[in-house]
Amino acid sequence: MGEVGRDADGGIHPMVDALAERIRLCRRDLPDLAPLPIDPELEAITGSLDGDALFIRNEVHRCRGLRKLHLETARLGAGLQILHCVFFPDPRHDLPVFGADIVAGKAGVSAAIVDLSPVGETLPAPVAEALAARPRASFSQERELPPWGSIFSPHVLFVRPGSPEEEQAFIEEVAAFLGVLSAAAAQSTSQAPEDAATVARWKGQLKYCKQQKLNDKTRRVLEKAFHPQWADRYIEELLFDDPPAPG
Ligand code: BLA
Repeated sequence: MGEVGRDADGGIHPMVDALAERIRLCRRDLPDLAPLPIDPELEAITGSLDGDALFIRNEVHRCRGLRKLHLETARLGAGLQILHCVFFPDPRHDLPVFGADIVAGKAGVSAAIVDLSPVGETLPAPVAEALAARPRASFSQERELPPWGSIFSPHVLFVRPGSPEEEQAFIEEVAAFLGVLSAAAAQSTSQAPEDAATVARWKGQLKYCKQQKLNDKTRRVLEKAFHPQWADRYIEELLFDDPPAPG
């Protein structure tokens, strides 16, 4: 099936769907997983742009050690389809931020990124060791990170998948990163809200959100599909809301 055929039904790109399903499966392995309430207005968002169907689906959960697990799938007009996923740690726990994003356009998937990102100088040692112990997957087209991407770890994978095999390989990488996170979350213990380490991790998470908000590409797409004020609220309140101060 050609790239146009893959998207002819106005649905979602198969890689977006397959990755979302895989993330949902991995999410089930997280310790003490529980759904978080979500405003029905944000859970399912629909609209249209130039006669093209728009929709966004959002899911939010929490688990031991992580305050907000957000998974979004979106179709934002003219064949643009997105999977956006960020799992934000509870700053009382020494855990990284999990982030994954794929952007598919008419010509296929242009960007696929996954990382466990530090909220301090470096990743927690068990996470860094588990990631370093894995063989590095190789892809035909590695992409250069933008300057705001200094928040990502040395293990970040940012590629344009060149074939269905590479799309599948990327999905396997995401599952491996989530396996590492799940093991770290299960082992992790909580520190006091006023502990200097907790406060430092909270500041690190604020910085992560601030840097992500420098990605103009996200804002531009949402502003075009909806309204500038709507886009601003969506980014500030759902995608990269500042973590609440600990305690
Ligand atoms: C790039 N993100 C993009 C692009 C678009 C979006 C259109 C350009 C595609 C390309 O460069 O090929 C759009 N992404 C969105 C929208 C949402 C989204 C609208 O998630 C949400 C509704 N972005 C993230 C997260 C990461 C991320 C969590 O939201 C990483 C963990 C990364 N997106 C990311 C990066 C780029 C990108 C690194 C490339 C930016 C560049 O090259 O300048």
